[in-house]
Amino acid sequence: MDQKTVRVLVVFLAIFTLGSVLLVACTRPGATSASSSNTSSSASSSPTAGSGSCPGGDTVQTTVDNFAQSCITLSKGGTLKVVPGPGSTLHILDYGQWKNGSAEPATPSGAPPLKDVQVTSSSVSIGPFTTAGTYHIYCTIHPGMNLTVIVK
Ligand SMILES: [Cu+2]
Repeated sequence: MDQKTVRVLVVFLAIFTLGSVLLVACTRPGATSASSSNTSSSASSSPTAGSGSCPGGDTVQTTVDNFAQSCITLSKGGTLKVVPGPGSTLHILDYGQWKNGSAEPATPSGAPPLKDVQVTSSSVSIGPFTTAGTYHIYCTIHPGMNLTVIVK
């Protein structure tokens, strides 16, 4: 009886030891793959963060003296809607951008017409943008009021 118990104990110990060795063996590559997947996920999250800073959509709100966002990713063929947000004042939109406090008008090719378009109390549509590319829209009366439109 006692010998049997000892045998059972030995078998249990052997299984336990084998089990823990297997566990360690499994944990090591697991930890490695976890850290490598962390690396790859952080690498793939960078472009995600990039697109996060330039959100997709077709509507941009204006504030008192700026756009509510500095960038928008528009689907090719889409029309951009500029909507006066709460407290928004008069804005006059053109192609170009503010650089270091000075306005630099620049009319891009392949872009829908936009010249002295006033945003007051109602929304304004610009488009359709049929050519993929990056377009810069600015407000001629508010220094620093830039909007980048990425069409893809
Ligand atoms: Cu403005």
